Amino acid sequence: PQPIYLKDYTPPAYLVDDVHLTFQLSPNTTRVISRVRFCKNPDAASAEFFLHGEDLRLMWAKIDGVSIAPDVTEKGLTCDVPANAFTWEAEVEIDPANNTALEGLYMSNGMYCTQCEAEGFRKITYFPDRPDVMAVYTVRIESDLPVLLSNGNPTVSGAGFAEWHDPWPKPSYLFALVAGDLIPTSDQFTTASGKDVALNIYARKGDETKCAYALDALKRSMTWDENVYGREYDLDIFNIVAVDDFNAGAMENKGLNIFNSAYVLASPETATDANFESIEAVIAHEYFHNWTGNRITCRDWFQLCLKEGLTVFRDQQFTGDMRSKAVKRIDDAVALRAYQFREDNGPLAHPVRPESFVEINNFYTATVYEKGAEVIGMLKRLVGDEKYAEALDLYFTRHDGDAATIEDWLAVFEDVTGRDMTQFKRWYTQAGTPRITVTDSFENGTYTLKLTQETRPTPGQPDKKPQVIPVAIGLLAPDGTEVVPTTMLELTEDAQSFTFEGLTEKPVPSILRDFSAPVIINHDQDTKTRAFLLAHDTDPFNRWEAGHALATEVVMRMVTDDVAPDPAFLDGLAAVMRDDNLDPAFRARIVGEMPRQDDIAQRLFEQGRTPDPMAIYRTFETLKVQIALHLQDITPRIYAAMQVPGSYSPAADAAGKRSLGNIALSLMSRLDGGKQAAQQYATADNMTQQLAALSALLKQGGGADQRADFFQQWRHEKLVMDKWFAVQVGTAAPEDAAATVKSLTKHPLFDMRNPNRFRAVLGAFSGNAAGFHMADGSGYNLLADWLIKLDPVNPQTAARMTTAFDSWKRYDANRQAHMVAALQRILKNPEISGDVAEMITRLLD
Ligand code: B3K
Ligand code: ZN
Repeated sequence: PQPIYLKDYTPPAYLVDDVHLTFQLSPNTTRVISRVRFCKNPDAASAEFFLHGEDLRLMWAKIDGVSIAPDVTEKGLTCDVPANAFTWEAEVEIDPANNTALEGLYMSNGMYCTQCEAEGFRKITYFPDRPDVMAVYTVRIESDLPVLLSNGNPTVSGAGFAEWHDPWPKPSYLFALVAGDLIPTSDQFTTASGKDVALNIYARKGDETKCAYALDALKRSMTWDENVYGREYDLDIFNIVAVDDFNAGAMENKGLNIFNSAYVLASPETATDANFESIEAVIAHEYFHNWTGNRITCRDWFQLCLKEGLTVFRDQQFTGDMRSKAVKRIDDAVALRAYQFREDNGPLAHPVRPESFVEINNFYTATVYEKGAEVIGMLKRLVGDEKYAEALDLYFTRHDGDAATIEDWLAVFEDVTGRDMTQFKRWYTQAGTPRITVTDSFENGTYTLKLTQETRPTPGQPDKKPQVIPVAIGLLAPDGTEVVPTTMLELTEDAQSFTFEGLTEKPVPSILRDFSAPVIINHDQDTKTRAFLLAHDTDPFNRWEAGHALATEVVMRMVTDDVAPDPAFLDGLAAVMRDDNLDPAFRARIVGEMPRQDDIAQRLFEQGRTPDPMAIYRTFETLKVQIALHLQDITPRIYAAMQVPGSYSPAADAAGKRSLGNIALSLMSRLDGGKQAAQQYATADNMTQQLAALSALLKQGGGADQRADFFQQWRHEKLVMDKWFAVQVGTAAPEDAAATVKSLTKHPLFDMRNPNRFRAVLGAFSGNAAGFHMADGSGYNLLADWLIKLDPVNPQTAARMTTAFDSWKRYDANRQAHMVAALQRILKNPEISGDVAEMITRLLD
């Protein structure tokens, strides 16, 4: 298939006023009858009438009531149409029960549901399936199932049918339909202007007991969006449905969000603290899309970051407000570095707004989402909170009802601030992570910071221009007092100097406070300075960052020089662990958040060394034992102090304590043979404690009884079983990881058609770095075998998981050869999908 290019965008030839759809549901022979009112788009050059359509059986078609015979291909149809407005009618037959790709209309556990973003609506009926064609939808569903849902407000219903009308014009990717035997958990919300909204979360029987937290998160999201962005909900009803088989996390369909059940269902017994937090975030994210995505949508899929970057930024702000801002910023930076920096460093690097794609589903990436959110954060830092709020208000009034572009978005900032956004726009068009090198000097009371920036070439972009980078800094005196509070420097040139006068002695700089830009800082600081910042920095992010940099330095020296971990680092950890003035969640991030094995591999590679995944793995094992030994006098006290009495609460305070307590537990388990973990397992009354204990036991090579017990207790709970699968793969020693995967894929509860289960096993496997990278290539082959099997069943999920191979160029010739061979074997598969083919081609480029 040919790539499509942003520069080739042309407006749609025909616009749609309204759409009427009738669904006669049946597992293998669903009929979809459509009636669509078209008119010629005055802004379009072409008059060719083309409707997308894939895997549809066209029964008949009419224009203005007269039967026609369109030219049908695999991708859609064309026919002659009148010059003036006309009515298109058609009936198609589709087969939801055999739709394992989970795109379009499909079935999951006997219920019907849809996933249309990005281009799934064309698998439901013939239509101009592009986001700049917006229309008002009326939907009739005919089925004997008790719950029949679509977008908008319910109108009439009766035995065997229900009708819905969505007054807000929307693109086809926001269409949704659900039909099933589902139980609602209901509540009500009154908007700021006094409008009552009915809220429902629908789940399968048995799961209705696990919807309360999501419902509460929804109400908090609705209130937050009113208070912080002035955005109210705009329909009489808001429905959410939990679905077990789902490719993504969730989907923001207008008035009818459809969720992967992993991001809705939670009870203390079955969900971890991390699950509760991500449910809160995803509920908020999808809800926030109602304005940033639905009321204002994207002109074309190149503009995906317009809605995703902004909505991620909004959900990050929300989580920061609900929980701890500092901890949230650390978690977001950790995730950005793990996924987005990695993407930027390899063959899959692409700009936040890509310029071309073959399969848009391959561009729902960390770059579009998370770097897209960082770009919004930088805009806010550069223009300030007030101007940001003004710009957003203007965006909402000016573009309500539009299918907009990044140019439109930047124009509101230009109009509100008078600032030229030309250079800033490079954040959208230029791929790669800028690297900032910091040097400094001190003379006659003047401190000079010199910053230089460089972005390395990425595929298709050999030369990079300097970007606008907000660098927040602070200066500390050697006694730990802050002499210059947080100040925003704007780096716009390749190299720039910033001076600070009137200082009595050379300060210690704290650079990129709050992680003010998604960049890599090269700053030669010695161990002592890092330990100083870990102890004294007033910026919580940089305090954590100093600890993280120390840990990285320690691991690097252990790997390259085979030395013992620096005691200054171990003492620093002990001091943090002991500091009861610090939020437990924050302490947990410093003590528990070690650099990733993958980061160490990348660093070694950048130093011109060849990383050995097994040596890196062993270094971490040694380091963790050393930390456990060094902290052994305090961990039992911390462990005891972090036990939360009373009944379980998922709130940030209690979760933070459990998080630190479980770090203490994992350290203690390195030394006590699993005694404490076994006890915690036996007494746990919530999944956070139970799973942490099981994980600690398995990690020490024990836990056979608990593993069996966990299975017996939870085998009927799909989401808990996903954890059972994943924890075994994640904790397996490298040499056992492939065997663990092989035996788990033979387990009766392994089902590759369920994306959560497939990811629990094969996704956890690529996360077991040393196991995946075994020198004999067995890991690569095993993953390739499974991707070849999965591809014809579910190309989207298969394509996404090929990213495990994206760092192949870092490794030795032997591993490279094994990885390339595995990729080529996938590429030669005669049944290969366009999704996977595009990914492998880019990976091998
Ligand atoms: N907009 C959806 C993404 C759908 C994925 C399509 N392959 C979820 C979200 O970002 O909210
Ligand atoms: Zn989104």
